[in-house]
Amino acid sequence: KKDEKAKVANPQDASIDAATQIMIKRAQDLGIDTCFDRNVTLKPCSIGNQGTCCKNCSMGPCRLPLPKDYDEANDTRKGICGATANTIAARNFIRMVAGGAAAHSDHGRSVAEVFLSAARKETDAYQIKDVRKLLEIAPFLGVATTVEKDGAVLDRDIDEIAVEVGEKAMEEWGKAEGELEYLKRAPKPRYELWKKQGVLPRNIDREIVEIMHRTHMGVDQDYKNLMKQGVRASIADGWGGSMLATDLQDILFGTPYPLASEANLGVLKEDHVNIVIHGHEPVLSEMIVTTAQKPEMVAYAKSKGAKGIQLSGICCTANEILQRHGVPLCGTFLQQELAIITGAVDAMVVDIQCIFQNVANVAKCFHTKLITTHPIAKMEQDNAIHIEFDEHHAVEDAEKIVRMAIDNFANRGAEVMIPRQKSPIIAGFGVESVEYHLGGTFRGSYYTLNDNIINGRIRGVAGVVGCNNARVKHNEGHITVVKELIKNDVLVLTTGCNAIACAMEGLLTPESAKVFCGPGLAEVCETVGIPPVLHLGSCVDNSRILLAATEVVKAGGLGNDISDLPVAGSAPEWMSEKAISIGQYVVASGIYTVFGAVFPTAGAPVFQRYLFEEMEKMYGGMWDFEADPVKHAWKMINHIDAKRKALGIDQ
Ligand code: SF4
Ligand code: MSK
Repeated sequence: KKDEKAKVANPQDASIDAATQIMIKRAQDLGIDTCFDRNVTLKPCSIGNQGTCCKNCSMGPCRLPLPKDYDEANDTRKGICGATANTIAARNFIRMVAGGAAAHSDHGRSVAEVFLSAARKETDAYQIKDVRKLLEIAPFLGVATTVEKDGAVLDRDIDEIAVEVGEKAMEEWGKAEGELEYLKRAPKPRYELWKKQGVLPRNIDREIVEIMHRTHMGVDQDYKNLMKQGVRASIADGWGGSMLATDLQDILFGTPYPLASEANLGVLKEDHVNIVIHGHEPVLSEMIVTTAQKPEMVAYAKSKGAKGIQLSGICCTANEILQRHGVPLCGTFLQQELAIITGAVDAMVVDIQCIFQNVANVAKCFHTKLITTHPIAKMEQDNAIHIEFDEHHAVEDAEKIVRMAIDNFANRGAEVMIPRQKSPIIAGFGVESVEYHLGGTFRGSYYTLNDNIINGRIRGVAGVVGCNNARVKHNEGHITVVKELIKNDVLVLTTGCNAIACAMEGLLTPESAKVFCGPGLAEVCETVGIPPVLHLGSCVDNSRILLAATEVVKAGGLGNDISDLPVAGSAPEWMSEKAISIGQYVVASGIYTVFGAVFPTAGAPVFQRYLFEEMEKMYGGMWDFEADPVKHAWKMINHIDAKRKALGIDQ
């Protein structure tokens, strides 16, 4: 319960989404505080958000705010040890990269462990589902798919390949020598550029650990050298941990193909047992999807007075089970408390990342069971029930959770109030389906992506991704940026909470092309029947965007490297360290990337200029910041136009 004297948010100022506004008001009426209200009472530290507060040793925190009369030539700011604002901001920035890369990559490691268990047949719960993808990635990990016998080339046993792929994948986190195997999936000039810049990651864990070492008090004190390591660790995320997570999940659970579903809080059903799955790792949620569909479970729910079981998701676990099973999206990151406040959620099952600790407090106000499932992510509140998920007892664990939710259906006390808002969506795109839907290849026909970029029907491609941030109006940045892009014929690839925001807004349907797109993009979308905004999955699936860009380069006609393409990246409402790691590997891959909300280096203009200008000279991609979403989109469009001009396709 909230402090009754505390100020509250105006729901209309807090979100552009009607369902969210309704539920913020309901929370306030019930006296339950949410992130929207806490945002009003808790103001951010103005030095911390400039990136120039250092607390890396106990002589600090040393706080170096940007003076009002800042004069770059005479900037004498320094910490007790002498660290400059540039050093402090760079250390803080790459620590964010380390946090983000660690989160994505540890997620990838967990999947790799389950993959290896499945390949070794140590568990019955998981099997290799997508053999085609297994055979596709095996060579990238140095695993042979054929064997020579008596002069003949024979196919290798699939189980044998799977075990070797699992073992090779696991080595990527900690091998003693060499470099990440997947780096050579990038276009050759990109790989050579990374080599020249000395940023080829050696293994995933080492690059993250080295950031923690270099940023320890008194080690690396050159912002350029610090950033070199930040770049290297981010590449280990995008082209390492995240890419392995995506591939191994696709092999285990199936590569996504387009399917229909719905999005927003209105997907909850009053007469069903509602189980909301929240977090990032699909290893458990896959099991819950299978379990909740079992006839005996549905019958059990009916025996308790419900009409059935309604699964839905929040954050990237939602995107994972949406793209493979069509499970509806309940909401974005900022709607997690609101889902419980409907009074209709019988269980919220959480795993890792982006989970508000306050969901346990909100759950206490209702009958909702809040179930934590991951050994590294528990909660101190006494109502949080910990059911530790283990792939060796996956079916039993999932059944226990689903039964607990069903048993809880009868305990609904408060009045249920589910907003009616929900939107139809088509999700589940990937490199394979983009290629399939746009002519079966990337180049050579009226339908293909490269040809449509060259002939100008598609002006360019934007990856718009990332979180919500309670400091800015919920979904306003996401939706304004995306609508401005598609209105100007830029095809949007989306993941994470931007994908959920676009889903809620009705932008993930082929029909939306006619309403929101410029004529060229509308023509392409209507001809091939795709939405103008393609949902490519979860945060780790930003690796799909890297691979799609690589395929476009390889198909030809648009330059030799990713940095030649008329493409741009964006995270209009980012908040997590993962977003910084993603942004950095996208920049290092050669893509101009604009962030909204705030930028965490504003207190160190020299260092910020290094990110915003110098990086382009080194990597062909750079950072930028723009809080105004229309200007934000136009920075991207102008960049796309400049690239078109450089390619000679600007007619
Ligand atoms: Fe201050 Fe230097 Fe210690 Fe940071 S490392 S807290 S700048 S003395
Ligand atoms: S869930 S990292 S709030 S996108 Fe991946 Fe959303 Fe950002 Fe979490």
